[in-house]
Amino acid sequence: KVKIKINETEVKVPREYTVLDAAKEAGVMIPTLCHLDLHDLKFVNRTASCRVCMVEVEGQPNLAPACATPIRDGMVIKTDTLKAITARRMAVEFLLSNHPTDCLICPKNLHCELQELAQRLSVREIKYTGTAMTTHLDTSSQSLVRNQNKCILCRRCETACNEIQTCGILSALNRGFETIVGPAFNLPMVHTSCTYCGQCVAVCPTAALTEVNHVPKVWEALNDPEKFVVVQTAPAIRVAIGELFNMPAGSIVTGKLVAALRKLGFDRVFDTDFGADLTVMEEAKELIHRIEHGGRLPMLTSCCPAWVSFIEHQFPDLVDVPSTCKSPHIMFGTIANTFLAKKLNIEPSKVTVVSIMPCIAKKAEAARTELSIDDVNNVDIVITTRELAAMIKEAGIDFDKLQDEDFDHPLGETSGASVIFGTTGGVIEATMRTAYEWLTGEELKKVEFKQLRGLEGIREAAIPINGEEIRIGIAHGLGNARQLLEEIRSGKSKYHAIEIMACPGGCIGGGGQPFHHGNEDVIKKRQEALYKEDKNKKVRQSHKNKEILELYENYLGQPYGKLAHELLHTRYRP
Ligand code: HC1
Ligand code: SF4
Repeated sequence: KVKIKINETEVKVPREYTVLDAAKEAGVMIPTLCHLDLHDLKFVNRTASCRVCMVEVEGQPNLAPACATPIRDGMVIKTDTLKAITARRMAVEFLLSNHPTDCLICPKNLHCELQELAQRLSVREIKYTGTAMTTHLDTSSQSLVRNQNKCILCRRCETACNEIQTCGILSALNRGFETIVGPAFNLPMVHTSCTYCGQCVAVCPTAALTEVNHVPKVWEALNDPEKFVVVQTAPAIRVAIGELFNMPAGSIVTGKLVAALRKLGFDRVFDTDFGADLTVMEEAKELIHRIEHGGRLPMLTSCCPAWVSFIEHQFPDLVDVPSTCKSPHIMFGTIANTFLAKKLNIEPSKVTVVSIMPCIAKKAEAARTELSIDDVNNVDIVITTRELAAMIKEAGIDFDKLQDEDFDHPLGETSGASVIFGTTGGVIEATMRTAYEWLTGEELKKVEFKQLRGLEGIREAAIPINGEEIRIGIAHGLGNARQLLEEIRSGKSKYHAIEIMACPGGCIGGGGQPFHHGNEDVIKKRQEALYKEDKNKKVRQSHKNKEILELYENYLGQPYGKLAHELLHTRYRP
């Protein structure tokens, strides 16, 4: 450790710290903008491009950026001098000189880090007006919108896209005033191999990258008397949406969420968790089938559409490794359009399925032709956690005061296994809770596979079954996934099954979730909340969910059987 002084306070901090790290430890707040450090998820953006965190260092004539200045023994730092504060304000004033001022109608209004900083630094005029960037909006994709005019060149999206996800879509183009961050040749996003994981959206401080807004489509459906509008909500929504109503991270608001959806006017309110239970039934059977019949191993989970797009674009030779299971919300949409429509005697063409997802890739996924049945897609509209919160606010619903309500039945009962789909490691834990009992014929005494949990980027575990070991791998973040895929490609993979989720943390960290603004505790709290919700459930294994069993008995037949294959399985694009 080394001794330094910050604003007259002496602190001892590890030698490898930057001035910013040291200040944090000393309880001194230095504002930042481009900087982002998610330590446990190994995401650090150190471009030092915004010059907002400038501080004075004794003996140095120029101010130094705290985020990129290593400390040294005996350093004396001042963060609150007039010179430092003025320089910070000026950095923001420069940024604003080339930034639209339409905050009132901006999709990031009240969630924008630039706006917040301008307020905090008391910027009261746009000082340096002159030529400003004007580029077109890229609305080519079904998932994300790029508005280059709002980009402040912090390069966080580039770090997410290249270092964490290893997708290499976004990077700086041109030089000087012409500099922009975008795909090669500034191609429309739809013509790139972007997976739409949305991690660029999750870390963008402004509205340069946002989700496509599908809220108007939902209002339209809800107000169409011809439509029977069914909604389903993903596992990761219930532990995150409360944050957008001023509740602490990790608040579990399942009952209020259901009540809000009913108040919005949906005809039926369902849970994607039911689709997740269905996925476990199919995926566990598929895994057993592959193990017992010499099928392709390892089998990879397939519920994350960004991950599916990644393997299709970057490992087309491996498209036979993912499970053929459709993702849970698509499975549910399919059941809504078939079994439910029949049961309620409604024309399937009148059924509109809306999925509330933590994810922007699910928007593009819903339109994949491989997922349609008789050329009809079974999920019509996907909106994110943030978009749903906006609807609830628009409708004037006081979320906090809502009384808990339950999902509609049948198709509304869910197991604890399905809830944990929303976190990294949860899909495969849920699958193993069922596969174990089916393979051994014995009851699983402890349903929690703690060895599969955590936030390490790549994890592994061996589960003893019938005197042998089922070896499980887990990766979250596409860069980590790439490592496991390279092993499979070179024939060195030792696993039977691998779970991959594109987003760091899994869906709890999805691109459609409330912004974490660099606070990774938020993601940990959401994860803890999912495990708590699982623990509180009476039934914790998918194959013990009565309504799932009834659906097979009355409609689907055998898991992994003929009708299940037709409705619930898919193929991939080589
Ligand atoms: Fe997910 Fe899934 S867990 S993919 O992250 O398998 O989006 O929450 O709904 O479909 O169940 C997302 C979450 C979600 C699906 C499920
Ligand atoms: Fe979407 Fe979840 Fe995959 Fe992220 S991990 S891209 S939120 S499905």
